[in-house]
Amino acid sequence: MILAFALLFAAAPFAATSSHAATRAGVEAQFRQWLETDLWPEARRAGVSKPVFESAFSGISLDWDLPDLEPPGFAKPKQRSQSQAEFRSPGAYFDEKRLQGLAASGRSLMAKHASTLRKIEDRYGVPASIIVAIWGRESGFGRAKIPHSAVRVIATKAFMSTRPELFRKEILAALKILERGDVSASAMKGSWAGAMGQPQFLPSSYLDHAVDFDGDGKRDIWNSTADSLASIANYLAQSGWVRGRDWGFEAVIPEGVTCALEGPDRARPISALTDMGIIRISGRPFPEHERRAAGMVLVPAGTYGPEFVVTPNFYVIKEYNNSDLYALFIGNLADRIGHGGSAFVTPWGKTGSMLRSDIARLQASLERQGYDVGGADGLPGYKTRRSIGEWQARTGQKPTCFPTPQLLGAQK
Ligand SMILES: [Ca+2]
Repeated sequence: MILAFALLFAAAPFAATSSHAATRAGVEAQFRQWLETDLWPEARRAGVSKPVFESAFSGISLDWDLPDLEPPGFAKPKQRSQSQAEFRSPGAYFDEKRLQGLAASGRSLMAKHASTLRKIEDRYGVPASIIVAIWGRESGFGRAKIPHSAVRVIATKAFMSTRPELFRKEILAALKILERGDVSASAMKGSWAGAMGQPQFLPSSYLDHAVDFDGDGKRDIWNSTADSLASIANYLAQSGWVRGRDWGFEAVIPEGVTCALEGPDRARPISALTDMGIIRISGRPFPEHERRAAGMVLVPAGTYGPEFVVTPNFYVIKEYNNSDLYALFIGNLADRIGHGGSAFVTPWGKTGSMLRSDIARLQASLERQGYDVGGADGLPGYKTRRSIGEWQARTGQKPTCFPTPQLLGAQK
């Protein structure tokens, strides 16, 4: 639900196509026209009143500095093709200094807000350490500057971005929020990607998940710590968080047990995994209630990095941000905040750098041989990783379950 990392992309300059001679002023006029004749009728049908609509867009112009814009009448900016982007090794995601900093702040804030967090944990069943970890990752515990007008960003993207349908839905949700009066348009701040407030909710997520926990009648994810923390917890609870279960455990898969076991669709009781010889890397046993319940093997870097047994709650964290590495980051940070955890024991190994287009070629080759890689998109998710492992086993190699330049060479 969160469109992260938008800040990393520099805005591309626009050039008018000579045939249209479009000007920014001309596009701004089209935008005002679009608001009146296109967006307003739909907003009205959605229950938004004219005064709310007019005050939301009063003084709002297009934000030309946003990434991924396609202004009408302008030449499309030359962007580096997605397929030429480099796939970064998973280890780059886990900056130890950053994690230590977030963990230290998280521990002190967890103590400071202990009584609120206890009430939130009771009501929603989500551990305080997980809530605080997401709060830290999303907005630096509410300290990050989130300076953009959400209405301006989202309206710009609905009018002239590469994904107008997505943001049209979000601008209508934003107007509904304003109609309800939880926040004023000028106080509704978001990121360059349109993610709002301390939990970084898109407006539609706000409508579905934000709660008033401090009891002032407003769901204020911008200024209220209690509302922000409870809204994160409610998001996870509504996404299926299983009360009383952990997110996962760093593990060791023994020689002779294949990494290709991986995947949420290959869940089995954790006791069945320990029967195969999979252990926690800490050497401690899995808690008895976890042993009886479902677990899944997760190997984000194949055999080149840390290995995990995760629970269904890992996939609930992915509902917040659909990335294995994001969910692992949150789980690890929560362990550091709540249980004295530290870095993963097994280091992230060097897998060699690859272009996404090369990974897509590898995926296409596996697809031709009948493997389900989850689509040749250049991103090695669990279906790709285990297909690599299965192909390696079938061709008499030791499964490593991760794409490498050598592996690409071996595929025809
Ligand atoms: Ca409130």
